[in-house]
Amino acid sequence: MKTLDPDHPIRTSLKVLLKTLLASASIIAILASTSAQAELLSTESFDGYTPGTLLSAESPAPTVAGYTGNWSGGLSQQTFAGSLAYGGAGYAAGTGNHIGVPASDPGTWWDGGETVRTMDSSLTVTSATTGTRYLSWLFQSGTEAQYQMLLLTDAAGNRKFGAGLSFNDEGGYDVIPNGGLTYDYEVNTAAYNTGVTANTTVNLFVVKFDLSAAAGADNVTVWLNPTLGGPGDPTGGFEVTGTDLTFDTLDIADYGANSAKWDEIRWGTSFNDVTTAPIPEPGAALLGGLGMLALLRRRRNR
Ligand SMILES: [Ca+2]
Ligand SMILES: [Ca+2]
Repeated sequence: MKTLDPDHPIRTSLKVLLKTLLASASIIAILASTSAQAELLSTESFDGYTPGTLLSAESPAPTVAGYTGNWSGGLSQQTFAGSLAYGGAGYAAGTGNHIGVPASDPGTWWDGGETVRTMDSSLTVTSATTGTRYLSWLFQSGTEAQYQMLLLTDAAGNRKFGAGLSFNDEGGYDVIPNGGLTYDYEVNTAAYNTGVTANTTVNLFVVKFDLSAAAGADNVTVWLNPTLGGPGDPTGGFEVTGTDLTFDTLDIADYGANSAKWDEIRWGTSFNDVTTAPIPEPGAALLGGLGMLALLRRRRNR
């Protein structure tokens, strides 16, 4: 290679460029270490469960970060082989199995339509909990317009949050216009309709809980099949503000036969934690970039 004079204008400008790039890389590294605090807290992929077995009959239930003890209640929800597959771009594919209610289930009110598992302190939300939590799961409705909700409850079974399909034309609790025909969500005792018509494909729910220790200052955002892979939260979403949330139990509620399937219940501290495939550590990518710069520099200095 032809060697340029040390003071040649091209060498000088290359040095300036390298210095600028290295300085930029340092800034990126600082930013990356800040955003790297995001964390996947829990993933329930229904891995290690036995297909054809009721969740409440799994004893001991497979160990899953964020939960404690066995599933209880429910004489309907069982494991089915294979993971639900969501078609949206960028979603981190599931593993293991999924759960649901078989078509053969009698689907009666008294057969225990809710199967629950208690959270441990890493997921439990009390009135003193602060910060941001994200929850996502896959939901596929079956052929019955029945109450099919993933719920978060307190130990007494009071419903604090839920999303899926609420009642259609049943009397009683949570009846909302078009419930059961469009996707619904509920926060404390209020139920809301997304206006999105229910279908039988696999849908992705993502929920953000903004938690405050002050009274009446918790906010909830619900996304249905949002765009994935952005730098932070996607735009849109259904918001409920100024509420108080406390929960310590995951509750899969389904009172019908062949009503719904659930899978990949993920908790994290960022939107991407609970939705997108893991990307290379920013630090590792940066080291690769710096290595390339050093190599270039060596070549230039020859
Ligand atoms: Ca799965
Ligand atoms: Ca609160």
